Amino acid sequence: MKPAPFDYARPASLDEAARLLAEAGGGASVIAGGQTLMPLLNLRMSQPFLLVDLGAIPELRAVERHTGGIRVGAMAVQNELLGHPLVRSDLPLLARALGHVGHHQTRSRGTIGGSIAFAEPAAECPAVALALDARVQLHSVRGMRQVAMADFLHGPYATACAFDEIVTALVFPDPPAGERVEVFFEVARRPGDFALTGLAGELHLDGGTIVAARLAWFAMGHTALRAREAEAALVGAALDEIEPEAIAALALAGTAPFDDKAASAAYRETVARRMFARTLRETCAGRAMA
Ligand SMILES: Cc1cc2nc3c(=O)[nH]c(=O)nc-3n(C[C@@H](O)[C@H](O)[C@H](O)COP(=O)(O)OP(=O)(O)OC[C@H]3O[C@@H](n4cnc5c(N)ncnc54)[C@H](O)[C@@H]3O)c2cc1C
Repeated sequence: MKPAPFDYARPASLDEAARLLAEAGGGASVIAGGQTLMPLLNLRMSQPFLLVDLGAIPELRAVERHTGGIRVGAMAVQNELLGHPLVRSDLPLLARALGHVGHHQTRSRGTIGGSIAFAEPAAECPAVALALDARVQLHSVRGMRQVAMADFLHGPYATACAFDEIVTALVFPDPPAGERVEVFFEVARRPGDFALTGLAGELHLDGGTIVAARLAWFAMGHTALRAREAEAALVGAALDEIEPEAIAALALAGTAPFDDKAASAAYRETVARRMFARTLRETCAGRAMA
């Protein structure tokens, strides 16, 4: 199928892009990597009369350290981020998760901002951003504002980004003190498929004791979800005294696994519980021996 007719603009500045969106009054769509939007256009599930391409605004691709954190431009391409030295050294959880986002071909066009703005419940990047307490920077003709990731995700494919706003960056604050250990798993039918269930997070250690825990589910509810009860139970625990099954039960509290053509809710819950316990056990055992 072909898309409905639309006009196309490729502004060279953020202000120009914001002006075009404001003037369109809700009739325009931003296009980033197009990996999700192009199929939606072709299926006529989305019919904007104007596409505003963000590809000619270089500042949206920058990845840089600044006081208190790392700012990742919304148009940073997923494959570039995967190999970016700052991401690999300071945001290893993001690098790990990006390896599971679609395929090499989709990652060579898809952007981190597109993934965050689309807010697919099974997507990896929103869960990483939620776990790491990232803030989303938004720009419009009214100016710039920042929204905590926890407030940005409103539901499946629904966010705090208004029709005339552009996601310009994600800001990842510096992690809590302590040695950092990743906690990550994803279950999918085949490599590159969307997750049936998954979790992204970090534990922060002082000696053998957990001093901070930041964990977020994906594909386990209408949005990415923090596992707050499990986090609270982990803080203060020594690695060798953790009971993974008990923490897994807490982690599932507050999730709302769903039925779809890929898996039933019951399947997601069973696999999530077992994978969480196994991943936590292996993570703790690995650190305790190190
Ligand atoms: C075969 C296949 C497999 C995939 N598998 C996965 C997967 O396993 N995990 C996963 O997370 N994703 C997966 N995806 C989707 C992923 O590839 C996309 O990169 C991502 O969903 C959207 O990024 P994009 O840059 O392509 O955005 P686009 O497709 O250009 O845009 C997506 C939506 O976000 C809006 N948008 C984009 N950028 C901005 C911005 N800066 N500000 C405001 N709004 C914006 C657009 O208007 C549109 O509504 C897959 C895609 C394909 C085709």
